Amino acid sequence: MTATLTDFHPLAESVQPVFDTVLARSPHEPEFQQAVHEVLGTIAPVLEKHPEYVEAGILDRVVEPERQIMFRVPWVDDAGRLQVNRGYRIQFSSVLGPYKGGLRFHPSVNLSIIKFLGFEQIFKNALTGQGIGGAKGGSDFDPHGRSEAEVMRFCQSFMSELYRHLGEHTDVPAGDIGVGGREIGYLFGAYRKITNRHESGMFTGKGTGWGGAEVRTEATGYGAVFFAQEMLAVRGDSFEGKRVGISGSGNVAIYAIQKATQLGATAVTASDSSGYVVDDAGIDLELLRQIKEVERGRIVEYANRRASARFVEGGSVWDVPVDIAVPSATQNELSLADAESLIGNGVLAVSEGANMPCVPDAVAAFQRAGVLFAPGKAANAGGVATSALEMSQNASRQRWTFGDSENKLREIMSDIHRAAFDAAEKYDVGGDYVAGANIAAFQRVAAAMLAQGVI
Ligand code: NDP
Ligand code: 2IT
Repeated sequence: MTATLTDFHPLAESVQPVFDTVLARSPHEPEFQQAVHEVLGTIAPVLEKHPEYVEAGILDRVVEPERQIMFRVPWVDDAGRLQVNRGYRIQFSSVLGPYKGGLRFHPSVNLSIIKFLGFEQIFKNALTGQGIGGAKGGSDFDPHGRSEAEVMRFCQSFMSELYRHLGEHTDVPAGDIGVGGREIGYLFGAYRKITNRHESGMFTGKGTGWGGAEVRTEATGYGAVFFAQEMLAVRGDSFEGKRVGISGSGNVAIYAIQKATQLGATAVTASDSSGYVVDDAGIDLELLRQIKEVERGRIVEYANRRASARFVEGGSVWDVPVDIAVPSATQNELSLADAESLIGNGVLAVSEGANMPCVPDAVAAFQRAGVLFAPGKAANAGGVATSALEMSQNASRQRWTFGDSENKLREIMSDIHRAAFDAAEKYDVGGDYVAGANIAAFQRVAAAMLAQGVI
């Protein structure tokens, strides 16, 4: 599923040397190179207007993480065997606030993937306007098939090292692939025990009974749908009566399905790494949640229990005709061929629920075809934005209702859409949300770096 890119198209003269340094310094990090190339490919016009950013070496500095932490995570499995995983935390930028970003537990995790995610997070978090820096972490640990006790022991070992680098004013992790409410509970518990501090604001995505914010669980999926709603509204369109294709069946996918359905659309697909299901009657959310959140089962189970659904093993979920696509599984899951089949089937809008799910050629194809395209750093920013709302509530010992929190999320997504839309207009690339999001975010980061000096 993960494509490896070997060549990148040349960039503007003002940014190519920065990319050359990234290639030389990080030669074996294709996902990181891909994420940097995407940002650099859109911000040369900003540098033309702001030569002071070039003089201050803003780009040279922003592509180098402030701190990279890699550590051994030893633990003992249920059979008494010693296991060793590798842990990561890439603290990329704290210029706008404490480091903030999720932890991913998945066997594919490596330095390149965590660095691409940390780099994206700087700009995503800038777009939220909430004073949070960028970071990402995780491990190549695979929670699938592990017992509760094994997951808990792993989380405790992971935190026995990472705790010293965290704190509500230093670095505030949250979930990502393979890290949900269960793992956050064990990680937070370990931090509390080791530090002897119940420091609510040092982790987000906590249980709502012990400091977690309402809507944080739903926020990323809801936000990706709200962003698509904003893009459609510009063209006088909406979700009403549309067929929506969603990949993945985890945290982001489930709540994207829920919100799209609430807005009058029919969500017809879900997937996992074994294949996908198509349900023309609309995904039955309670059944999907039962299988995925409660039983932690495979997606085929959904088709086994639902007459209107069929399971397709392997294959591409993007072969299914839909009006709106919300890729919500993982990076580089949507290829050029997938984009072409979506375009051939008349797709109107694509909103990236996952981080970098569409390969660069797919993004270019959508844009050439006039499909509304929202990059993940804008479209999925609702998750981290609601994390920042959780931090605010923790700091002020408040608890907001579900309704108030959802309204706030909707407002934030509308603001992000507006910032990306306006930046694209201002720089004569109207309708290009990739360029608009990068420009709007980069300007916020660059202005703060300039003000805070060479550090
Ligand atoms: P979950 O672990 O809850 O779900 C991930 C889903 O994607 C599962 O269905 C999983 O299937 C599938 N998947 C993951 N990796 C692969 C792979 N290599 N190949 C095929 N399928 C895969 O994660 P989330 O829903 O939290 O995250 C999904 C995406 O959204 C990620 O890109 C993440 O970075 C991004 N994101 C998440 C946010 C959040 O708040 N959680 C915020 C912003 C972005 P299987 O179980 O078979 O592996
Ligand atoms: O990719 C992401 O934005 C996340 N996984 C959520 C990060 C957060 O701190 O809530």
